[in-house]
Amino acid sequence: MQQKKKTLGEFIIENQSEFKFSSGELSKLINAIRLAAKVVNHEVNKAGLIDILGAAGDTNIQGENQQKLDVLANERFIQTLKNREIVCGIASEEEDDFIAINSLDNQHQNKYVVLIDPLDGSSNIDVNVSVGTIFSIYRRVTPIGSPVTLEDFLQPGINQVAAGYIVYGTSTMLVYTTGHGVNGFTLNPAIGTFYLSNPDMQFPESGNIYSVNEGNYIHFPQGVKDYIKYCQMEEGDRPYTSRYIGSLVSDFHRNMIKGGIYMYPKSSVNSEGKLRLLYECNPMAFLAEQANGKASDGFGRIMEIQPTELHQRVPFFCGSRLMVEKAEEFMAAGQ
Ligand code: AHM
Ligand code: MG
Repeated sequence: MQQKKKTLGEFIIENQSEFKFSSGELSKLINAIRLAAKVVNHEVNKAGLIDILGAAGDTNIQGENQQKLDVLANERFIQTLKNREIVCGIASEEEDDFIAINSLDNQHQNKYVVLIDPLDGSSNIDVNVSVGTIFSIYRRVTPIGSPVTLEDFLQPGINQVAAGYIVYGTSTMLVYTTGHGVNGFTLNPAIGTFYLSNPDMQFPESGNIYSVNEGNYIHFPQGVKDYIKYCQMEEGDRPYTSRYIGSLVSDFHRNMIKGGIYMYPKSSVNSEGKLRLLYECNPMAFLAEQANGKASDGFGRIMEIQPTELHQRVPFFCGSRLMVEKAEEFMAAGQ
């Protein structure tokens, strides 16, 4: 007889005891993200049907054109978290500054802050390619009872208490960790329920996929050029396969299942790379490490970097452990 699949709701309740001194706040928070994910999923799915595609006309802090769905996803996530009064602050890739959330009684009793990239890979929306939401949760460092400050958001990734992503793909999945492994849930759109489909996800120790925007090759540091050549060389299990969707969440998701490395190095045109430490790299690094993988800036552990600003960018190498270590060897040799 087929075993009944666990729902995300059931899983959250069952695993609440994992959080020491749990007040249920983190579980409520993940529940709120689950709800917002369903709303955004609905919007992303119907994007091709109605006229909500295309640039909204606004430009975000990184000087990039915002798509309408970015704006919408940003609003939905922020509104859902605000309405439930379960966090004390939110920082979003789409907002210039963090948002302090005051509870109705103004007592500032909530202890978590959320950092979010509401719709990553949004340049892919127009062409019907998967996009994703990335989130990262920290316990505030300033005292409960006072309003949040920038310090609460500028924490190294090792302080994360939870992180995850939603991939709006051929099916919609929510994948997250609270520091006890990585679990993936697939949405049944007919009834709006996420089911545990991928328990205890793990990166294979090594793999044969490399994911990088090779169009930027000429601008890459020598170490990256040499590593790419190594991936293409005929020897042992090489050449590797090149796969690059240009949607971090989807590239990461595939590599976690099949084994591979994702790279967004710095270059002569992007001196710090492109990806944001707080909204993209730290949450993916936490997931990678929890799934037996590795995340590096080419020289050291992503999650140990002390952030200095909200929208800070870093070079990013992430995926199967042995592949990331090999890339680091080439970086050390070639810079
Ligand atoms: P975004 O946050 O503006 O969507 O940019 C992040 C995305 C990643 O999902 C993706 O891996 C990368 O940018 C692709 O960049 P490029 O087109 O330069 O290869
Ligand atoms: Mg992004």
